[in-house]
Amino acid sequence: MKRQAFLRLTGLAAAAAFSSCKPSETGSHAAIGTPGGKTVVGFSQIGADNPWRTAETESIKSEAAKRGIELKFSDAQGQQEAQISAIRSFIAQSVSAIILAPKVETGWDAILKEAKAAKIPVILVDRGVSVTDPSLFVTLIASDFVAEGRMAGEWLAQQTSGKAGIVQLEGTTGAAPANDRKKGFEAAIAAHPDMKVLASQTGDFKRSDGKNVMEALIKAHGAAITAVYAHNDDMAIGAIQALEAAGRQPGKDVTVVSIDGMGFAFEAIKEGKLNCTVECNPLLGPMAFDVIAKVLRGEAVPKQLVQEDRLFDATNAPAELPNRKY
Ligand code: GYE
Repeated sequence: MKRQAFLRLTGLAAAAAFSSCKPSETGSHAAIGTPGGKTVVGFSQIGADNPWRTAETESIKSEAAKRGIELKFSDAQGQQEAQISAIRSFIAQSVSAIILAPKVETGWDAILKEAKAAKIPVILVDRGVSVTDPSLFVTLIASDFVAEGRMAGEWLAQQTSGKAGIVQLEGTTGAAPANDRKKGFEAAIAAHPDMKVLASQTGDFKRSDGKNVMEALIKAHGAAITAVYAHNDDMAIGAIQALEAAGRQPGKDVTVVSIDGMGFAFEAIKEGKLNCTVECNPLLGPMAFDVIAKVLRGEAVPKQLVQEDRLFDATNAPAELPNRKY
């Protein structure tokens, strides 16, 4: 909710705040803080624990290379504290801009204030933050996670004629996509009294955790489970494995819906084990560097750049499979 309010702000304020970045040693923002005039950008990534995230990392690395930008890359191995240290180190190295994929929504105010004080623009990719001062970041490039959750919920309602015993496998606790995908989904099914969430637990966006949590929930709820809603494809695949091991038929007697639209999810739809996936594009490199170029030129950018996501099921996934880029 708080984040929504921030989105009403235009990017003008943000661009103005950063347009004075380290002025005029070189006369060009694109060459700031860089020996030999090369733009240096820091990228703080959460980790490499699922294929969505590695696809995003690859997109940002390859786009930097394509544009001749030097990228300082930090993998925080799942630790917010390591992301904060990485940002502090980027500031100390006087990078021109920082790309941040924040693990969770809260806890960023202090470090983003340090970046702002150093006049280094911060571009958020893939997940949002909740901060008291929205000028602490320039823009957020991400999908609308509430809309993704709503699409999954509406599809499930239609598919099950409004009757289902649902297990929800949540993403990382405190992460924007986990919070919002839950919100959107639960709002969509609220209109259907016979759709009940039997259990909702985190699987940390990981396949192994999705499998372990699903095993435990099958033991607890047994045949009452008729649907699984996983906040990402990896956890859905883990859940499918657990269901099969328990003698259930995912895709048939248990309807499985998830989010991300990874190639392996399309394969699972083709095999009839996954019923639906809502895409969430991880290839954010080109947009991130377009935005950085604009900001370094002092141009305004919108406060949020929303990725459009489509839903795929057995009716349209097979035709799309050869076109998938991630
Ligand atoms: O859905 C998931 C990843 O932040 C949108 O994080 C991203 C999510 C994505 O770990 O697979």
